[in-house]
This record gives sequence, structure tokens and C-alpha cells, in this order.
Amino acid sequence: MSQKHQTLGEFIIEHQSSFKYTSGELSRLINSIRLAAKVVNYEVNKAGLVDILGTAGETNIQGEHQQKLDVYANEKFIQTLVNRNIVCGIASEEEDDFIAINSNDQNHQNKYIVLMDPLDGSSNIDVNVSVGTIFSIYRRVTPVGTPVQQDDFLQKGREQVAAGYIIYGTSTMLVYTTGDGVNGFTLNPAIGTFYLSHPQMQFPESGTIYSVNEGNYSHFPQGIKNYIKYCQKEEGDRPYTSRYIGSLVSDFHRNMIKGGIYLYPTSSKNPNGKLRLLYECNPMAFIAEQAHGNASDGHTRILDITPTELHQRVPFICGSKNMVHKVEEFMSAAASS
Ligand code: AHM
Ligand code: MG
Repeated sequence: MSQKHQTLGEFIIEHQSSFKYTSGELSRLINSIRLAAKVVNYEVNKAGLVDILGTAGETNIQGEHQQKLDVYANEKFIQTLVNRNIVCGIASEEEDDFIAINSNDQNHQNKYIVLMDPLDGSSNIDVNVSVGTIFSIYRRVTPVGTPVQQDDFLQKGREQVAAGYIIYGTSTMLVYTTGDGVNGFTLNPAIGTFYLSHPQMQFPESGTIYSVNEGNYSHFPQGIKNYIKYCQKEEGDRPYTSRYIGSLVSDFHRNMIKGGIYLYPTSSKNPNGKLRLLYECNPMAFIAEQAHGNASDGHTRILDITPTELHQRVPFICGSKNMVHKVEEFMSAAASS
């Protein structure tokens, strides 16, 4: 099939056989995410028109205010996955604990679990800045037909079978990997169809963009401060530029296309970093590695970290390979000085 006008649906069918566990279950799961993405996209895009903006009045487990659209996106993704009877468990940034699906039905044969951040960067919604959905998919490790357990969710990132994000931006895109490269699909809103627009996406090996909340500079570890100073000091052909949207999916997406690095390090305000390992860092790290980029906590590969809890936070440094290595060099130099 010509890639020129290939839809996401066609792409999923065409690539189903290249997936090593090829039962069609993962394809159906990605199709469900595609459907939920379209529903959420519709709602995000009309957010300015209806009175859906603002705080829902609830607080999530991290003590943050939830926007109404966070709640809506969370419900839509969960509903779609549950109604289509496609997964055995779901964990979400917006849910205190994981959800076991059909836990009392021994005939329930679903093997996959999904972890997600249904609407990341949601503090940006009120000001019409791009937000995103992030998802991560694993095969369960406990026996099929039994209720899912915490162990099914606390797997290392390198065990992911698929991961992706949806960016609700100037156009809406779904970008995902099943471990065979990264492909991006753009939604044609007139007909509600995603088309392959960015085949085999790759981070440039090096870049000139660094994305970090520099307002936290004085609280950063010395290695990160030194790296930022290194970026700021223009020398020869090293003209770095700073771009920070404050919406992980958008910053990551731009850096993957143009070449750059995203940093959310530890700080005295956020001693473990801010971003969550299981449904923010791991999926983005998997996508980054599949796109020839890199992701680290400053010392360790993100995908090798052993999770200890569902809402665990880690420092996150992700982007063009050479830039991530440079940060690791600065981190170890600062640690040994
Ligand atoms: P959220 O899950 O509460 O939306 O927080 C995650 C977001 C990321 O998208 C973004 O990169 C980061 O938090 C911005 O944080 P800060 O405002 O501290 O720079
Ligand atoms: Mg988030």
C-alpha cells in the first residue's frame, strides 16, 4: 500500500503481522485508543466554546487541582477500553489505584494493561496551549483469567510492548511505537480520520534546543546548572536556544522533529523530580529510544529503573542522543568533584 494516503486503521492492519505476539489484540487496543483520542480531541477543541474550562473542584492523589477536561479525558479513555473489553487493567494519573477489569471472570482472556496520563499539561488548557495524552502498554505478568495485581503495573519500562501520545495542537496527531520505530498520524478533522504524516520519526543525533523550567534554576543539582550554563555560553557553532512550552508532549514532539533536549531534574522543590515514571517518563522514553533518541534520570537509563509505586516520580532528561549524554557527563563530573 502506498504510504502517501495511508490511514491509521490501514497502517495498524498492515503492521499487525510484524508484531511478535500477533493475535490482533494489540491492534484492537490501539484502535480503541484511536477512537478515544478522537472523542477527547473534539472536546478539547471546543473547550473555549462551552463552559467546560476551569477546576472541577476535585483534587487528585498528587494534591493537584483537576481541570474538568482531565476528568473528561480520563473517563473517555477508561470507558472506551472497558466497553470494548480490550484490557485487563488500567492505571491513570487521575486514579489513586489501578483498575482491575472483569476481575471475577475466569474466562476473561485479555492480556494487556494500559497506563496513561489522559490529559498531560492540563494547566495549559485555560490559555489555549497544546496538551496531550500519553499511554503505555504492557503484557500482564500474572496469570490470564485472574485479577490483575500491582506487579502487572510495576514493570520496567523496557518491558513495554507499545507506547504513544496524542498531541492536541495546531493539528491533532497520534504518535506511537510498537517497538519497530515511531510513526506519526495527523487527524483530518473534517472526516475524523488519522493519516500517516510522519513515517519513521527520528530525533536528530544532536540539536540546539533545550527545554527546561529555568525558573527553578537555583534549586537544580550542580550538574544540571553546569549544563544550562554550557548551553547559554555561545561558542563557535554551539548556538543553543531555549524553548519551554511546559507541556511535556508538545516540548518532546518539537524536540524530536527539530533536535533538542527536555529536562525536568530534581530540585529542592521536587526532590524526586516532577514527572511520573510509569505513565509519563517510561512511554516517552520508549518512544525516544525507538526514534534514536535517549532518556535518562541523569545517571540511569529510564527504561531500566525498577518501579516501586504507581505514582512514582523521577528526574527526566530526554531527547537527542548526544545532548542526553552530555547532561550525563555533567552530572557525573559534578558528582565526583
Ligand atoms: P501534569 O501531569 O500535572 O500536567 O504535569 C506535567 C507537566 C508536563 O507536561 C510539563 O512539562 C511539566 O508538568 C511542567 O511543569 P512546570 O510547570 O513545573 O514547569
Ligand atoms: Mg501529567
